[in-house]
Amino acid sequence: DRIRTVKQGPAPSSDPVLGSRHRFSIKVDDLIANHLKYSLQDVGGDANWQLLVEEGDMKVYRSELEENGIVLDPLKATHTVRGVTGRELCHYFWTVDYRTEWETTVETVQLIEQLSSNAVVVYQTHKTVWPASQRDILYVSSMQKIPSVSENDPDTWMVCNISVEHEVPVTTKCVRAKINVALICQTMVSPPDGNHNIQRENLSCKITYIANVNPGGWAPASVLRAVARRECPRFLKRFTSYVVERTACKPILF
Ligand code: 16C
Repeated sequence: DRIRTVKQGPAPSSDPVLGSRHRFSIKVDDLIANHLKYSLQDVGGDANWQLLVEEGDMKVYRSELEENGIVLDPLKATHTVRGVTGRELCHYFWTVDYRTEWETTVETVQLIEQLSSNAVVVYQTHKTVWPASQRDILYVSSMQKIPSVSENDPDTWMVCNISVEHEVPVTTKCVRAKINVALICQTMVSPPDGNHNIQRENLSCKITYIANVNPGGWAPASVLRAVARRECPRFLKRFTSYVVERTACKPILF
């Protein structure tokens, strides 16, 4: 009750290439640069990454990492979705109002602050995983378009969710987890026959999803790894089919 909730403004109608600046801009910019440099690299043949789940076009990888007995395994997934654009995927991932329609791990979601047209601060509590204590997260969520460097490359649309300090008090109810998550999307268009306009069937979108979650305190390693293995593919399937359904009859948003 001590948290003031605000209402999220509309997603920017013009391209949020940079959006307006806010007090976490430098942190977000650093992350974006880092993701563009490293996260799009293929980890298929990399011994540090183990393929956890493969289903159709979806591949989920994990890199085992522990610090002082706390499991920090970075997760990385790639997927290809037909019929949607990267901008549409980012729009539904970033907009807080849609969160509970696809996100099955949350209990509550609150928009704490609108930082700019394309950046917000969000507070979430997550469902409790027995026998661990409940987790909450407090993060900046920023959506942006990174224009392609050459004519043949696609633009990149990306949402970064990164934990920050904010006035939302750490409660005794939850352990504050820390996240560094990115959803990176690149749309491919196969040219329609003849002079026809681009239809949804001409679109496919390559997704790279990165999740670095620090549980913020001890939780049994086996439980944590089992939750990650189950929830990451579940999220990718549920979220992408949600966006496919939501956009099917709407004009394409490039
Ligand atoms: O990126 C996703 N969603 C975004 C919007 O909600 C946001 C959230 C990131 C996930 C943060 C997880 C924080 C702690 C997890 C608590 C356990 C919940 C499990 C409940 C199961 C009924 O960026 C999509 C998220 C997809 C899930 C990714 C898998 C993360 C596994 C982390 C495992 C930590 C377990 C901790 C258990 C104590």
